[in-house]
Amino acid sequence: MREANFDGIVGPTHNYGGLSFGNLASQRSVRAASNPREAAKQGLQKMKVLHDLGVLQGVFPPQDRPAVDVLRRLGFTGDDARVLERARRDDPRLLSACSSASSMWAANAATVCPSSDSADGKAHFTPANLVSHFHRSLEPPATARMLAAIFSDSTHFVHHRALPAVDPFGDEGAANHMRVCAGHDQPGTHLFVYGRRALDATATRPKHFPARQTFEASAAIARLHTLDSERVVFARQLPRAIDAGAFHNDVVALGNENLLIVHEEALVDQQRVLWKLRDLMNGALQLIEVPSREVTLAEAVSTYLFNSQLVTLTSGKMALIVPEECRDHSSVWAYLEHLAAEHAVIERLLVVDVRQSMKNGGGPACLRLRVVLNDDELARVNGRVFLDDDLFAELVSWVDRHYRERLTEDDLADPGLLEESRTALDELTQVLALGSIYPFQR
Ligand code: SUG
Repeated sequence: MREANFDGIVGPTHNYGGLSFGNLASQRSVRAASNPREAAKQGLQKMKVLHDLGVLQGVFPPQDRPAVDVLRRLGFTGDDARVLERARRDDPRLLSACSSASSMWAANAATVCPSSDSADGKAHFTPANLVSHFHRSLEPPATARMLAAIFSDSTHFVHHRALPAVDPFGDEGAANHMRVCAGHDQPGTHLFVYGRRALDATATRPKHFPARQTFEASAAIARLHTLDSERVVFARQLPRAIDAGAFHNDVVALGNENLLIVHEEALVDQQRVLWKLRDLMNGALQLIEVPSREVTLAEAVSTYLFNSQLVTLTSGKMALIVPEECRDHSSVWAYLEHLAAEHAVIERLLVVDVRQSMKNGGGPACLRLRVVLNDDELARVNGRVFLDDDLFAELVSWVDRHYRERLTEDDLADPGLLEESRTALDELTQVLALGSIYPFQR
């Protein structure tokens, strides 16, 4: 079995809407001018780094934005240009939400469990409903169609419907799910991290920011994916971590195979949870608990150290791919260098520039969805979705031809932007050979 990382390609409408309450970077960047071309190229460059390391790197196309169909559903009428203009005039925030390129953060696209861990021997996918934020709640229908098109073979892949799109089942996908295992081809233990119990009126919540993932949602996914309940662990995010800006667990914890790196202030009853994982892993778990005196929660959130990608190399050792913001911070960088020096399993420490995404609170790990596949399943993946040098070059040239270098809130109603985006996406579906299996519904 191998792990593939599928990254969401940044869409042509990438902008800073300040749409995610509780995501400090998103709120801080509100109304800043974005550079969609640079954003998309930074994402592609990161994928190329992974590909060059020998990691199987896939791509997901962006979604169709601005979502004119949603604006129509919300009462704006006329042709597309009129709909956009009326939305801009009456409710620019709504237009911004309907224009977000947020599907780039593929870690929130779905929860995926490999066939080796399910009772029916199939790989399971559940698109996240992302109900906690309106702009993200627009993603699931297209995400579901895309996943079903790329992983269509029903003898190997099972697709569940997104959970009911209501607050008690708030689900944010793989950003709150970790699979711990001795190796990708070994049985996994699944750690589901949730922010709150929605159906327990007495349960406490974070004081300031929303707890996006509910226990009820995590438990439903574990059931749907037919995981062995003995190998499932539920843990609650520390409310203090959410209030410090850790809106997803992947802002304070990361892992790969048997290595788990977790901030000291990530989970409620953290020691009990870690003991349980250790126990289930029969001593094979390598745990690095990062103390707050080394890296504070605030530093974890501002540098996204824990949103690094930890991947297995062909040597069997691992690489840690961290965002530039970590190198900019002297003590965090010193800590990372120390970590790599102390732990022989971390063979390489690489830095990537995804600043355009980071300004919206999306680091290297947010941009990718992990899918562990065996050879048979891999052979059944549809489309030209795996990156190689040719596809990389074609995608860079495609971005250069279609993407703007500057976008502000005022540009979102420009019918020219809608036209350019649609042309770009139509061409992309041809490049990725997805045209017939994943047509746009406009
Ligand atoms: O859902 N930002 C995304 C970032 C997602 C990060 N994902 C993971 N941690 N896995 C979010 O908050 C900001 C959009 C804006 O403000 O324009 C945004 O949606």
